[in-house]
Amino acid sequence: MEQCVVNLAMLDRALWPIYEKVVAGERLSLEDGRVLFETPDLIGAGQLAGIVRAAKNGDDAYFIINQHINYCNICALGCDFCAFSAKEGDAHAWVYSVEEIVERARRGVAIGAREFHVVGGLHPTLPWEYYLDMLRALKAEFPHVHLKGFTAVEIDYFARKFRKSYEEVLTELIEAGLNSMPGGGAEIFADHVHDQICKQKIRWDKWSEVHRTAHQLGVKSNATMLYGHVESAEDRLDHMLRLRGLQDETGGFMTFIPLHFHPENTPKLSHLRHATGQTDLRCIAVGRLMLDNFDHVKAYWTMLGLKLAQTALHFGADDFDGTVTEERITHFAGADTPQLLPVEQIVRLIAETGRRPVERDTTFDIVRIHDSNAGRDSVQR
Ligand code: V47
Ligand code: SF4
Repeated sequence: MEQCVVNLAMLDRALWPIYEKVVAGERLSLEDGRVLFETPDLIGAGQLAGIVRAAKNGDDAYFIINQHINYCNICALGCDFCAFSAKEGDAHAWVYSVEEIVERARRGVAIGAREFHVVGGLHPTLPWEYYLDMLRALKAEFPHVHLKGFTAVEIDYFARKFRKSYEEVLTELIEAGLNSMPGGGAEIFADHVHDQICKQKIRWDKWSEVHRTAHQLGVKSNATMLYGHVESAEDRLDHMLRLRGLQDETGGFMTFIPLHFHPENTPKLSHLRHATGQTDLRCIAVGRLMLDNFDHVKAYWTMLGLKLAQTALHFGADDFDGTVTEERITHFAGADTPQLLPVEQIVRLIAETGRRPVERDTTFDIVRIHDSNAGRDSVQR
């Protein structure tokens, strides 16, 4: 296994007590988190994150063959940071019929998809049966494909619109074929940030209640954090600590996913500059260190870009997400990453970092271990 040796003489002295805690497997405090965000020694913070990553996942770096299905972009909200949503009647608005959804799914399965990531806007008039029929149709034709669907924001919307409890909504979706939930809609939980970027959206109380309910029903989920807009390091730490507390309670989260904000084409935040690579890698590293009860940290290449996502594997990330066919949310906001990353390219990016490329399913069961030497020839290019 890869050795995570830290040369203490090279490490910022402020990180020494954190190093001691990490090696002893002790939980880090809010104050430790502040030190990690403030230290100029980003490499040192990344090395500490690497210790945790290696203890949890060894040399393995995971990915999945997956397909995104954004069933509609019409949304009753209109978050200030969202370039994806449209209003009914807009030229770029769409709602896929169940048949169209299945047709898209077929294309994904043809290239090996074993997960559909199904999310959409909060549509004002679609009936409840549409969502159930969509899942039933996908499950009927592709029983072996895992259905990861609907953010907490959508679940809350369904509950209010169709006058059901979270438990009723989730139970019916599970019966129709839902297997797990993605981590979206979390943004930044601190109210003062939330109100600046998505005032109409559910807050932490409801977001956490939806995930708690899902976990109680045996549905695993992920948790995201959208960074690089108006939040501070303190807000990010507050976000992480809330997630850590909920995970202590339920144990139902699989992966923490820091999401790099893309400002282009957004309604009110297009004047902001992108977070820098420093911030990207620091969010990954601090997330890995603070969220000691999450097994996985994802480098979501669609938002990070391929080069930073690859580098993030040296800063605590152990998951590369997947092939991600037909992602719309980030691409409407200006992302220039590909729509589809072929397996060979993911394998090469992972192998080049010295890690073992492991193809997984949604719940991290191993599907196939790929060639760890796949990166060698690229070194010569
Ligand atoms: O909730 C919206 C974010 C999220 C922008 O669980 C934006 O496996 C950047 O949650 N720039 C949806 N981000 C995506 C998401 C996700 C992605 C991949 C894997 C998983 C998982 C979950 O995208 C939204 C919001 O936080 N978002 N607009 C934007 N302009
Ligand atoms: Fe709607 Fe989600 Fe976009 Fe907000 S982020 S406007 S809830 S699609």
